[in-house]
Amino acid sequence: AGKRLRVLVDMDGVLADFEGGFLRKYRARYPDDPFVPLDDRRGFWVSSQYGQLRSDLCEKAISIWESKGFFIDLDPLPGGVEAVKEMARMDDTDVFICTSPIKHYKHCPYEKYAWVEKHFGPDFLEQVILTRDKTLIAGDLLIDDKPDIQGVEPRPVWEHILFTACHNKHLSVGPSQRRLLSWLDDWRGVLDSKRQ
Ligand code: UMP
Repeated sequence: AGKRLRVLVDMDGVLADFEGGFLRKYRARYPDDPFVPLDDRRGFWVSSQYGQLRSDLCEKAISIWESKGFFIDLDPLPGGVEAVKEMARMDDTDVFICTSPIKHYKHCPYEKYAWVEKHFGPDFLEQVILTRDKTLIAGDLLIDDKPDIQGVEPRPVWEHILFTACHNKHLSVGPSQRRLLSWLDDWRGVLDSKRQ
């Protein structure tokens, strides 16, 4: 009998459709301003690409996810909630939702907990980790759409599995970096590969 497997799963871009929710609310609030279609997204930071499009659009973009209701209204990405619930039911497996809140804390941290309660139920709040530095969190796997996950710990213990998103799909990553293309991809195989 091996030891338990600990899986950390990111929220925005992995379980919750941050990019889709952003674009919908940005276009509704700023209908006369230019926008970046999801196919043209490049780079993790939405605000940077909007700022490059036109300098005033950086703060307009930020205003969207700082607004009340942004995070709770995000739609689940296909298959994500079901996959995490299945992981949580697996033998010898612990799963945590590991997510970085924005520093404008009025709505985001509250709504992230509310989103987990809404889609997973109140018992799953036990599995939530809010941190701005995921390198401090110990786990076997971190499933995350951010290509470069850095922090004060230079040698995080997890293996980062890059979850494909509109902003990272064209990136050529190193041969050692594994990807999950979506929740239809073989996430069970990725978990099994880490079990002893
Ligand atoms: N975020 C920004 N700026 C952006 C895009 C995202 O602040 O341009 C926020 C939204 C999430 C956080 O709260 O960053 C990303 O968290 P993780 O997916 O890394 O957990």
